[in-house]
Amino acid sequence: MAFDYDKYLRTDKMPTLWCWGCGDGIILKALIRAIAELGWDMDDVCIVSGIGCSGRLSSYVDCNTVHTTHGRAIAYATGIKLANPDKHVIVVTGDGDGLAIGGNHTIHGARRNIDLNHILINNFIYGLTNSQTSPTTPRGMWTATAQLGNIDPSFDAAKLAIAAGATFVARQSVINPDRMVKLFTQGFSHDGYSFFDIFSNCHINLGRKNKMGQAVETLKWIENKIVNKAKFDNMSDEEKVGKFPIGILYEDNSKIEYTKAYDKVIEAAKNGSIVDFKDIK
Ligand SMILES: Cc1ncc(C[n+]2csc(CCOP(=O)(O)OP(=O)(O)O)c2C)c(N)n1
Repeated sequence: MAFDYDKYLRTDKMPTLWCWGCGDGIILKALIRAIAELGWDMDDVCIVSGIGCSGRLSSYVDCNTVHTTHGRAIAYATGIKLANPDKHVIVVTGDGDGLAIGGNHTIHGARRNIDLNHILINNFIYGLTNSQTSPTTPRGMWTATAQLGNIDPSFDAAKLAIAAGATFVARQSVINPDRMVKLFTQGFSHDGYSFFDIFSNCHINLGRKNKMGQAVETLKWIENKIVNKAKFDNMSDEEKVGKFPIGILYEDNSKIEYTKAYDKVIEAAKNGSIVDFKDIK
């Protein structure tokens, strides 16, 4: 039987505001499928997003949603999770939203290892505002703010998340929706900061302006960048240039999750004592 997406969508908000062929719709569907697979009650789910094409995603899902300000989704989500530690909080940002203006919040969310599921929709450009350079825009591309070609080196968002302290870090692209569902299911079940670097196609504000062709060509451009982690690990440094491993890149279940550490603060406040650090790792 076909999967009933309408059960999870705000159908009155359809069609979406995304351009035809945009990868963000694939991520929306994968997200819903993962929630369904986990059997989560939609009343227990909160999706928090920033501003951007990616930020629109929260408006389309029929659960608790907050469409926040540009770059600040992690800050809102941190408050929501601390006040409701038993609820499932999913954060959706763009690459500009989550790595430029909001890069600081991403770093500190990861550092705290708070149980947020951060989906960074990485389309390599500021999509909504018509093609400004983002922290993941590859060198050499035309952007509205680098019309002679982008000279900035680009970020590997997954490496940043690992270095900052995230305890589940994965990458996938819209080319592999089934694997994306599996990754979301695994990462959403992880107790700690789960970070997903999801490559998506912006064939309008990145592809068309760089004369890459239509959506399919932009998807092929993404396909050419990604390599399964097992294969990537065996490649030479030379072969790795411009390539990104996909799959689960890092997992650590030994660190305390932030709301559990915060429980100790609450306990100490109630007892008139101080936090006992022996179980905080
Ligand atoms: C404080 C603030 N600065 C700038 C903007 C304008 N703005 C809205 S979305 C956006 C960038 C969106 O790019 P990205 O985060 O990569 O998301 P995408 O649209 O590509 O999904 C900008 C600069 C804003 N809304 N608020």
